[in-house]
Amino acid sequence: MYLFLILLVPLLLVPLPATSKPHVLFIAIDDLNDYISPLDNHPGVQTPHFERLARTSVNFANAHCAAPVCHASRVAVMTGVHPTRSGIYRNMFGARGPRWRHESKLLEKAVVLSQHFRDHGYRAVGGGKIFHTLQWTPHDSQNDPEAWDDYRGDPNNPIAPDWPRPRLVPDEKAGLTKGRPLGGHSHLFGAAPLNLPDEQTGDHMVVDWALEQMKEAKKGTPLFLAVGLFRPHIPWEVPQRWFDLYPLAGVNLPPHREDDLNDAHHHGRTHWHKWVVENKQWEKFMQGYLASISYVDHQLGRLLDGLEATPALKNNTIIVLWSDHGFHIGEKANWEKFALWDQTTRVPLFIHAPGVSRDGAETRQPATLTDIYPTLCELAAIPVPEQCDGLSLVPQLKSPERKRGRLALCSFQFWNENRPSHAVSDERYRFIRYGNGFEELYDLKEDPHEYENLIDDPGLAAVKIRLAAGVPEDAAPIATLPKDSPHHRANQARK
Ligand SMILES: [Ca+2]
Ligand SMILES: [Ca+2]
Repeated sequence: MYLFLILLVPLLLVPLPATSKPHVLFIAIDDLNDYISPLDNHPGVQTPHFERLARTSVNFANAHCAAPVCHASRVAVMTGVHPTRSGIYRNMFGARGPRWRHESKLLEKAVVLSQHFRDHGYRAVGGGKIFHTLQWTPHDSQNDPEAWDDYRGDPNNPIAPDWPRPRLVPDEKAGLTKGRPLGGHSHLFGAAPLNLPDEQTGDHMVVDWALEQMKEAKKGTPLFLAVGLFRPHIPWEVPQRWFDLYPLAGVNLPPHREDDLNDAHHHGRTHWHKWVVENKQWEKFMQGYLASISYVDHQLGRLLDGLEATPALKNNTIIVLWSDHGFHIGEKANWEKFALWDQTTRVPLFIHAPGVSRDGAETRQPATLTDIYPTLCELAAIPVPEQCDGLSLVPQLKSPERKRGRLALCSFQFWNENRPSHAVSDERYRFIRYGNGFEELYDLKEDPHEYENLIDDPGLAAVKIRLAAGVPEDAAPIATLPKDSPHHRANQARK
């Protein structure tokens, strides 16, 4: 026995064998819609690296954000709590740090995804836009610096310093009318090439940082690497070579119908579209959006290359890529997001899990981005926190067509309504109930652009009842910042 213990002591001093936990590469993209080639494949779009990712992952082709705005969508992904419980349905500005913990009582002590992985032995690092922030709102960020081992740059100002602006021609000099949305002078709602190499642009620098993190990954410590890419968010400003891929004369507008809103809810943003059409900017903005998509596709390729070139990560890394919501380029006379149609809520979602995912497969089983949190927990064999509303997608990673038994749910509160609105999806149909009581029903198999509102079609009465059951009856009212929040006091002090 004594001899046995002597033999055992040196063994106990040897570090534990290298972990079998998979690493995680977590890629968030801002405002990327379904134009990419593995989804709708908009005519002429060039996204070879999304195709490459689709070949090596499961493509959740019917995935929806939890809310069609940056802040609410991102908080839902990072906490796993759906807006219908947190009450966070909209963007809120002027924060420095995780103000959402004060906005929603339920989130006060919620464990952020990266923190949860840290709690289970991971080194969790982040860079770029994971929580809400904007290029033009320096030091306005809802990131939680405490949730990371390390964050690139200033975690409370993660992207603004990295984006140069081009020289802009004032609208009046360019012969454009007054009233460009988001203020006329800054051209934040606009497209223009940058006269710079990629190396001097924000997302490129974030990817440079991520590649360094990959190289430094240590044996025995699993890595949770979160990379937040800001394009194709406005302003559509990327180096000239990305614009060159899409000569203006060959740019295709998205499918659309002039009378589309006659049977639909009014989104309250048609003045954006009116300005675009009046000033003949539609093709130009589509060019800028497509150029920005190809720029971010290139950055995705650099991340995938980096992973393949790092032996410690190559065959042992889960990849999840998502966008915070969809995007309109004039469909339904809408621009950006802030609506509940498929064009606004459908997002790219790709998941690769080594030895688990049926790579190259695509599924229309409905998914909500709150499903990411429990999915990653199951893949890493760590518990799912009680706060989580989502349901693991691991069964669909193994058998992509396996029925989920759960509908996708996306919620939002429109500005002129005092109750939240909800959109529910199954594999084929979508039902929307707005805060003012208006309802829409679409058959995406027959009508993928949601032109025909079928809510009064007697043949679909049962479908309506089935999907309407997915609208929560007790959805949380919209959250506001309490007066006693230190963030509120800071805002008052700034006024
Ligand atoms: Ca966004
Ligand atoms: Ca319509």
